[in-house]
Amino acid sequence: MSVSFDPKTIKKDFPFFTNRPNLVYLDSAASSQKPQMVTDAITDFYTKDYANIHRGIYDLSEKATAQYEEVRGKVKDFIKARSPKEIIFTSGTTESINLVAQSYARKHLKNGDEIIVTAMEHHANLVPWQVVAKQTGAKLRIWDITDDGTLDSKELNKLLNRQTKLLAITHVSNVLGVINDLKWITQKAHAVNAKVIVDAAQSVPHMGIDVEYLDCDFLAFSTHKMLGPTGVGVLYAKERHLEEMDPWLYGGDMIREVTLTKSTWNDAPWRFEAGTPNIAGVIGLGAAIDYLKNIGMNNIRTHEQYLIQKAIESLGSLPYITIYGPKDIQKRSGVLSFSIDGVHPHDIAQILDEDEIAIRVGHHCAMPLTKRLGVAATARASFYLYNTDEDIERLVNGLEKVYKVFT
Ligand code: C6P
Repeated sequence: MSVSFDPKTIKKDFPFFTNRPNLVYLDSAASSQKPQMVTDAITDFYTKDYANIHRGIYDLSEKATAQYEEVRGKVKDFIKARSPKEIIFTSGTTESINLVAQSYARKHLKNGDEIIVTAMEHHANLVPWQVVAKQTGAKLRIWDITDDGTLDSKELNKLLNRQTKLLAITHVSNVLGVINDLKWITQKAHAVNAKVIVDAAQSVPHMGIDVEYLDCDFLAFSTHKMLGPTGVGVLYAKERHLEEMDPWLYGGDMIREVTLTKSTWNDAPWRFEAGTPNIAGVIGLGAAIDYLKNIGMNNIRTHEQYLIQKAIESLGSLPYITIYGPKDIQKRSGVLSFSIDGVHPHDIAQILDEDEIAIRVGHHCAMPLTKRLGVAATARASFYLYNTDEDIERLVNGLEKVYKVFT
């Protein structure tokens, strides 16, 4: 851990931890806690500046519109997009991916085309492609994982061909923590003219992202996993793709002109944001980005690498624990799935909960991956900037207790 990065000081920015001083929160991959700065930004908006956006010509509404649109610019800078017009606000990663599936893929794919998805996808980046494949007659092709839980580049070479129109891939697996080599993957996909959609739900909160460098066509993430509120997500899309996409939801704010029999659409990105959006949530996202930028994404990544190394070493020293995914911390984020010989994962969570240690167990909304690992469920600890050495020590002590109780 670097001297300048002190998670104990960071924790003080989170009222949640002041209210629950004994809690070890190891479920940030499901959703993160929120710093005071974020909740203040939301409360301030509701109590001082609240009005609807894009509609009123009174001062308050214009200010609310300016605040909302300012966050679009912050997101653009945060992921290094070319233009704020490439940023669409949605309700979360799930909606962002469904938007691409229905507005882009459904329009562009036809019978005989192919969509590649990996075996490590969250359902949010699998089910929409199953549905689009059915709707268009396209074929779903699966890029399987190796036994160490990584993707083998040779397998992709075998799958890609002139029929491949789309490759849907997670940047970081929410079960294995594996970080996929997106730069190489987009180059390969683009060589056959396939588009790449990235599920970045588990990467944007934890590492610096540069969409121009990665050259992905679409990238989706959720605010609630990156210190922001629930109910807000982002879809990044290259501007030229947005120009070709029809809206998915219809109604207020996304139109240019409406007669009783027909309508024309607003420009992108607004034509993809029908109805009153989650204005306060977007403003909360702006504060979350300010907070993360102030800490520094590289510092967060370094701290999580430190924690995952410590966790792999500590849990790995217990002979009854199986850790899933590669041990090389360069290849993984701060997500650690594991099991204990002879103990059901739900029992692990329950015993840990008695000691105020919160982890997630189950299939983590990635049922095909869990099955591929040969288990019905795993236990998962996930780390973020506020986790400390003591959190890992409490986890290890808790797991030793679990094993004693059940054997
Ligand atoms: N994973 C987890 O505990 P939403 O629900 O739309 O904000 O995010 C969905 C999603 C998509 N992709 C990945 C890789 C994810 O990890 C998630 C959410 C949570 O792992 C809840 S299942």
